[in-house]
Order: sequence, then structure tokens, then C-alpha cells
Amino acid sequence: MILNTELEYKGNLFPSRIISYKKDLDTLYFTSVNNVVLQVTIQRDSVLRFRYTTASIFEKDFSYSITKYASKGFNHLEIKEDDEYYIITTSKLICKISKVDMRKSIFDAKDTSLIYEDELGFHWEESYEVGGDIVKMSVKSQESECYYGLGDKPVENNLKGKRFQNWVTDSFAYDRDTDPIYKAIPFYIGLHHQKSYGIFFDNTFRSHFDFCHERRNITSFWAEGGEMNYYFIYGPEMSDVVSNYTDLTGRPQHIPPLWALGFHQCKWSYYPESKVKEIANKFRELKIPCDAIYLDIDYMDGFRCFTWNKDHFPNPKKMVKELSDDGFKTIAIIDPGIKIDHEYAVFKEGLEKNYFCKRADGPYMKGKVWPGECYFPDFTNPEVREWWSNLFKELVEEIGVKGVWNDMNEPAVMDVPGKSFPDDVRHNYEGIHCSHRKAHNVYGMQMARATYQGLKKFSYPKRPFVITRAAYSGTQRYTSSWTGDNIASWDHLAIANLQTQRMCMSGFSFIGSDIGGFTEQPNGELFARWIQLGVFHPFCRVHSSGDHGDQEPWVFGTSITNIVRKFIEIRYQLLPYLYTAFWRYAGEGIPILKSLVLFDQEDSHTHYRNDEFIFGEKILICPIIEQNAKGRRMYFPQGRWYNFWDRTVVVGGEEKWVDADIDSMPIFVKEGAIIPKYPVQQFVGEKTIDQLELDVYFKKGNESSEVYEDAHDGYDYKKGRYSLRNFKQVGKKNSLTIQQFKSGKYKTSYDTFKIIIHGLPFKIDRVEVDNEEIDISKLNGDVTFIVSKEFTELHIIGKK
Ligand code: MIG
Repeated sequence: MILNTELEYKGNLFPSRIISYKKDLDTLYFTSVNNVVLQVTIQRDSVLRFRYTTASIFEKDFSYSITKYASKGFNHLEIKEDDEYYIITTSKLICKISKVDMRKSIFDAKDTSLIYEDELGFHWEESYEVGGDIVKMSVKSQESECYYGLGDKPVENNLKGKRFQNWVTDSFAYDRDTDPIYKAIPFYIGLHHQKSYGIFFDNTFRSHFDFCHERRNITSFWAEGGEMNYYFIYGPEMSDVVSNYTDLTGRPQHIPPLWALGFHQCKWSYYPESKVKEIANKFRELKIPCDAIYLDIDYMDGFRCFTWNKDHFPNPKKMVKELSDDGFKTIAIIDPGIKIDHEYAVFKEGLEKNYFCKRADGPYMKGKVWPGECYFPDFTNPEVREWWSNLFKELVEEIGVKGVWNDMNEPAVMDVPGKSFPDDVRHNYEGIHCSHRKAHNVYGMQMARATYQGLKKFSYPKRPFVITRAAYSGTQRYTSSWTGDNIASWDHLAIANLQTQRMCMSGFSFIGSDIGGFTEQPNGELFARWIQLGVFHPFCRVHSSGDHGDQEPWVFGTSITNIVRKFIEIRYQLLPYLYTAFWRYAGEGIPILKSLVLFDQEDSHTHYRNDEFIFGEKILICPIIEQNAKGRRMYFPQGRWYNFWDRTVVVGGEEKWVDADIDSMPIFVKEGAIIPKYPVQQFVGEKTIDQLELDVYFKKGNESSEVYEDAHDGYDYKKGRYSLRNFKQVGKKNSLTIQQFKSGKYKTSYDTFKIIIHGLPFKIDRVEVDNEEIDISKLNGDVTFIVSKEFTELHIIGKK
């Protein structure tokens, strides 16, 4: 008789009893009777790396995603052994490894609670087809455990009950639940008993994740090749998990130039030159702020990268200069496919230098994309990346393009099954030659990296700006991204909200969607609602395929234009707030958007919420994602929240109705927050900021807020030329104190703050700044006054 369990485990192989163990500084090796070696590296007290080989020795250790800046070192390490287990203890974790079957369990060192436990643990299947193993891991799901992360999956925040794969795919008009799509970010977060941990499965082969889908109490992940190689990252706070994950896989190498956080307008395609200018002029005429305009593939000569169609763009340098004089940065698209054309310099050079990808037996990897038949640079070869980076010299240094948009870098190939390269294509992979099975998921990442290197070189001393469609873990170091070819539908507005939150939770915060939808056309209402959400996304760009009509802010009638302008103006006012959030993300890896569960994991109401999120540290956003809505119900996290529009206060911890007609949306500010604002500008740098507005939202108790500023471009900030202000608000029944702590050597252009106090619960007797009394006035019922930016303590004293 065949038992069910035998059937289930058929083909699977398991490590057997551990017979030896050795320690080498921060790394331990456990070897089983059947020659499986488990390598455990103590990366940090809260981060353990597990790596297995079934061949008794490991291949060269290399990862595209782990940054050389990743922190290493621990405060405490102790290894004990009893009859059943090896026990590794750090200051944060206890990891037990069973001697009989190599299964692991991990506990919080403080309270010894169980965080993670192997079910079958590591097991594998031999792959007769291609050699090596299909490597698998299965983990017990703990009581009420929820799962988050995994990059750009277009599904609800909580991944429980679902199964996914990671294989970077061009996904024109994808929909809810389409899987996989453009990005492969094999990182998830588990949350149970109010504690969070993360798993980063650093394996670039096609990988799979099952969150209690196949078996209700088991989570598993596996890959079709390579090593079982993953990091266990402990929080217990979810934001610490994300921050530790970006410590490993990297954070943006610099803060973006402030203009890149402005509003961007794009379309497939604006051409000829007169059309580009007409669009740009219209923004200025209608006074809708805009910082960047895009050139999609039609600017090129027959879709040849690094060329121009001279009929449509006779003098690109002049055009770019004129746009720049009017406050617009020009951003140009560059795809990976290089047209097979023996008269075309880029093709000729790539061919001569042997830079194009080849099939297993030697022929070139030939594929059809926009230019027709193409060859494709092997971006996993460092020499190719160097070559590619230098191709940007003319475009950036000479013509003055300020940003480059990398598209089709999955790599996308037309008219073939799988929409990409076949598996046998060979790659250099930093000299560890391999097939496309291993290189596929990092191809786009390495293209974006090479593009970034070029932009960095030729934009110097300004900061580079790159956008990519494809990504693997770690790509956030080089570039921003968008969520690909979405659809102008109400459900896609909700999906855009989910995807951007998920990307932020997956360590990649510089993200946005094609506002209004790429395919099909939104009506004015949908467009307005999408703008309302989009201005709160780190990357804010309208883009559309253009086959269903125009999608500029003014094409839906005056009332929609006015709403769009109003919301883009809010974004421009909040630029110093967003920039501060970016500084925190680039520095500490704190996500710019925080899903409610990340904001307050202890409140179980947040575990299944999808729509609401925190923008930066203090602003609660809930988009309207339904047609004809006059408002909606939303959940307010614990605490007190000021309505951004009328400053009324809502007490959190429950769902409430909020009015939000088409010209409004639910925006709330955490009490105690101090929100910095710039005046509305038509583009970044239009005005010299001669005063910083500080919106103070009174709170009984303490709250800190920060404002980070620098030259908004260039690298001086890395040498200490930044200005960081920390404001500490202490509100009492009859007084309010604000203390300022400053650091950094940057001198801001303004000398004063305009302070506006909201929600003061008492009548003012006097206001003292550094012990001197000052004049105050009223503005719409709020108290306002002007103080020197150098103040250290501000004291508002109530009437007795
Ligand atoms: O096959 O360059 O996602 O943003 O406008 C379509 C044309 C190629 C896909 C991108 C889209 C871009 C379009 N591209």
C-alpha cells in the first residue's frame, strides 16, 4: 500500500542527521550524514543567513542584491549543544538546529517566544533536466499569522492564502491577481503575536511562494535552481524588518534631486518638438506645476537607442535647453534591444566588442522588439555595463537630458512564448557564467544599474535620475520605478494603491503608477481621483498609451483641471515634508508610505486594511476609489487625527465615515505633527524660498517632527551641507512649547518661519521666543506668527 505521505514526499530528498559542526568567526557549518551542509552566518544580532548545499561544498558566494555596505557584526554570540540541538544565541535571537534532521526554530531572545519554525525545513528535488536542485523550504504558519511584501504583486496587502512566483515579466494590461508581473522581490514579512520577521530568499532563479495556500498551516518557498539561500530578519517592529532588509539589499545611493519629486507628465508619445512645447506651455499657461516632460520611443530614429528622429526633433539640444529655461527637465526612454543594423554605431560597436547575449551553442540572441530584430547587451557583464554607461555621454552631457527611463528590460521580446529570452541564453554574471534561468530576474536590474552609472557620470555635479520597469531586490539602490502598463479603470486605481504600498514595504519606496491608467481612457472623475492618490506617491507621473485620447490635466474640462491643480499644488507645498521622508528612507530604509499594519502592527484591525496608508511619518491618506462617491468609510489608527481640510479632530481606533466630494479626499494629520511647507511653485527652483511655513497641530503630550533640507541637488549634503531641524512639541493644558534642535552646515535661503498653530485648546496670554515676547495674529481662526529660524525655544502661554 502507498501511503499518502509517501506520495506527497515523493521525489523530495531531506538532510539526514548532523554529524559534524565547525565554526569560522561569524559562520557555522553543520554537515549531515548525506553530505548536506547548512551554513549559518550571524550577519547581525537580528539577521541570520541560512545557506544549504547538497553537494558538500558551496559554489562561489555572490549576490547582485546584497550591498557591500550591509552592516555586519553582532554584540553577542554563543553556541551550545545538547543531545538534540545546536543552540545559537545572539543578543536578539535564539536559533535551535535539530541534530536529527537539520530543522530550525527561532525564538526572540528577550522573551523566548517562538517566531519561526521549519516544518519540513530544507528539502530538494534533483533536476534531471538541467542539473542541480529544485530547492525548497517549508515553514509552519503560526497562529493568526499574516504575510506582507513581495514587491509589485497586484493583490491585497495580506498575502495569506495565496501563491505567487517571481519571474520578471512584461505584463501589458495586467489585472488584479495577475502573477508574475514586472518585478521579482523575493522578500516577505510574517506577523504573528504582534511580532514581525522577514524572509529574504536571495535566489534569482524563478522562485515560488505559497502562503498557506496549498496547505492551510504551512508557508513554503522554493526555486527552480540555485541554492537555498535566505536571510531571516527579525523586527519585532515591521519597520525595523524593512529597514534591516534595505540594510542588506541597499538604499538609494543618494537622495533624488528635489525636482524629481515634483509632478511629471508623460505620454506615448509626445512628438514632434512642437507638440512637446505645446504641452509644456499649456502647463505654464494654466499654472499647473510640472517639473518633467518625457520622450517615449518615437523620439528615436527608427527606435534606435541613442539616436534622434531629425524630422521630429531637428535640434534636440536647443529644445531641451528651451524646455529647461521654462523649468522642465527632459527625460528620455532607452530600451535594451539594439537594432540589427550594420550602419548603426551602437550596434556595430556592441557586435565588434562581443557585448551581445548569445544562445547556448553560440548564435546571437535575436529577438523582435520596437526596432524590429534586435540583439541585447549582456548587462551582467561589468565591461558591458561600463560601455553602456558611456553611451549616455551625448544624451546627458551634450544634449542636456536630465533623466533616463529604462523600459522593456525584463527583457521583453515580442511574438515569442514567455515574452522573453529562452532559458538557454548565456550570461556573464560577473564571470560566474550561467544561463538565462539564473540571470533573467536580474537582467533589468543590471541594465538600470548601468544606466544609473552613466547618468551619475554625465550629470555630475548634479544628481542622476533613472526609472526602471523591471527590478530584482536591490534595484532601489540605483533607480526609481513605476508599476507598468496598468488600465484606466476604478479597480486599477485600487491596485495602484496596493502596489505602491507593497513596494514601499518591500524596500523600494521610489515608486508610482501611471496616473490615470496606461491603456484605455479615464473619465474626468477617475482621473481626478487618481491624481489625488498619485500626489501622495513618491514618484508622481501621468502616463498613458495615448491610443484612447489625451490624458493631460486639462482635457477633462475646467472643473477637473481645477481639482488636479489644487492637488498638485498640495504636493508642491509638501515637498519639504516628502523630501524629509526621502532622506529618512535613503538613510535608514524607513518606507515612505506605510501601510497601516506597518504603522501600528499591534492593532489587529490594521492587519487586513488595504486602502489607508501613512504618507511620510504623520499624514494619513485614504483615497476614494469608487465612482460617484461623496465620501467613504475608513479606519483611523489609534491616536487623534486632524482633518487636513477643516482641522476638526477624529479619535482613532475605529472606522468612520468621511465626506469627500470630487474636489476633496480624506487627508488627516497626526496630532502633535509639525508639517513644513513651501509656497506653490510652477517647478522646483522657480522661487527662492524666503520663508518656511510650519503647520503645528497641537497635541497634549509630546511629539517630535523633523525637517531635512539641503541644496536639493548635487552632493554637498554628503559632506555635511544639510540642514536638519528637529522640533519637539510639548503640549499642556495651558501651554505649548516647541524646542528646535539643529544640525548640519547648510544655510537655507529663508531666515524665518511662519508658524501656524492649529487646535490650540486655550486662549493665549502671550508668546515668548527664546524668552522674548512677540506679536501674534489670527488666520482663519488659527494663531500665526513669524519667528527667526534660529529660535531654540518657543513658548505659548495660556490665559489663567
Ligand atoms: O511595448 O515605449 O510600459 O510605459 O509607454 C510598449 C512605449 C513599450 C511599455 C511601457 C510604457 C511605454 C511603452 N512601452
